[in-house]
Amino acid sequence: MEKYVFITGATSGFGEACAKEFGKNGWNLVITGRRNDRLKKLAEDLKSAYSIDCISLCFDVRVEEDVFKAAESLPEKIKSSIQILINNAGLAVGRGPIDEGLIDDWDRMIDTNIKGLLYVSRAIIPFLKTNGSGHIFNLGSIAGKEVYAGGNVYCASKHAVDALSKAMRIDLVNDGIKVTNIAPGAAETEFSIVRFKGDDSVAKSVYDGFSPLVAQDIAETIYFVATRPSHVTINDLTIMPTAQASATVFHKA
Ligand code: NDP
Ligand code: 8X3
Repeated sequence: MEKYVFITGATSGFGEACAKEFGKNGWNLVITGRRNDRLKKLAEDLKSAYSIDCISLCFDVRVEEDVFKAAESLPEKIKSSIQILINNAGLAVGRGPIDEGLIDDWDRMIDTNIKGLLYVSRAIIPFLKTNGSGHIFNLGSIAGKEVYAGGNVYCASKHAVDALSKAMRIDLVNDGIKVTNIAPGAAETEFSIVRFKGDDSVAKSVYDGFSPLVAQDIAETIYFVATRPSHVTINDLTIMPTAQASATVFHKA
């Protein structure tokens, strides 16, 4: 049977690395994000490198109507072949104290990390249910397990992802759908560039003095979890750089 993995936020970082990892292993892909030029190029590269099908859908996960339109636009044959949903699109914006927080930053995080994940899940889960099995990966974070100074709303949004992973697992157990919460520590992607609003030097300094995770570490981990036998589910996986002991404790050179 043809099998597809549906990935949000495939234009960079973890999502792009997942697309490459699953593609390399023969999976067909539906890749999504807002930067259409990157999506189109990635789809062409993966199709020619691995002889797979790769469909790109350009939409903003915060726009409910666009999420459902994009999901509905898929051919029936593909809808019925989606076996994995990777809810990866997300971001942090800002890192200041709560009393100085910008409402627009808060809205972007809540609308993307919580509401966007919910819209995509609501659109795609019916396809998984029809198929009688499936696996949902939600990108949580160490920020969904702990809270740190200046993390306030981002941490709250990732705690919500943690809770939604547990809730999905309960609500979907009778449908044979696995749900895995992935909680990474510091990983060097475009994450900090977005968080610090394009200030490359502040973004880079986050990773000074230690070896952070890279996107490929997360992609390989997700691929490993996705390929366990059908009776085995890994529910929750915290994955850290070796030099990071908690959200705030690092061994730096
Ligand atoms: P990147 O910034 O490299 O990638 C984020 C991806 O999300 C991009 O493809 C971006 O695509 C997409 N995205 C963001 N907002 C939207 C939106 N409104 N609609 C659609 N797509 C969107 O970051 P990472 O790969 O590091 O982050 C991926 C996930 O992992 C996030 O949920 C993040 O919170 C989480 N995470 C990251 C950690 C890290 O240290 N890097 C650690 C723990 C968790 P585009 O801009 O094209 O829309
Ligand atoms: C990203 C990791 O520690 O910056 O979720 O919150 S952290």
